Amino acid sequence: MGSENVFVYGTLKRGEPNHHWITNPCNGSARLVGVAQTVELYPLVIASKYNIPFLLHHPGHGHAVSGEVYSVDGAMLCSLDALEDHPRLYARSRVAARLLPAGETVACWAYLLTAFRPELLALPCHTDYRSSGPHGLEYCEGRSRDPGHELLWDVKPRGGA
Ligand code: PCA
Repeated sequence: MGSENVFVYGTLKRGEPNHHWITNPCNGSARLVGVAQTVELYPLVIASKYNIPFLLHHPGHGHAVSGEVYSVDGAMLCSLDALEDHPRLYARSRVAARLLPAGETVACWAYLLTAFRPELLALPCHTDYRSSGPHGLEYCEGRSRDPGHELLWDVKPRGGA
């Protein structure tokens, strides 16, 4: 399998709590292509008990979202799928990203929430995620989470899907 472009907008970005995942050679290889912005508007919300960033599959709403495009190998793509709990939580989806400044548009994978509670659409939309941003909703890492709390209950529609 060749290389694939992945657009990251949340905790995988440089300086964010899961960035080490994409730089760890044990997970595969990744090369930063550049900073980018989604071509379409998307709601980027911070949700759940654990303040997790989610790009909602609801194009045309929210903002053009800032992120980073990485070229990754198959091993890294599998590692990212595992981290993001694809397809149970996030769904690895296609998005178009424009490399900045004013560069080409590239087709990428990105981890989106495709089935979600409608209440999530009422949350504030962000453009450039930082865990320690002015929103005050710092990301809670996996190892600090409550094993008795099912994250999917916070964000997925009631009654499955
Ligand atoms: N990690 C992925 C999806 C959301 C998250 O926190 C990312 O950074 O793109």
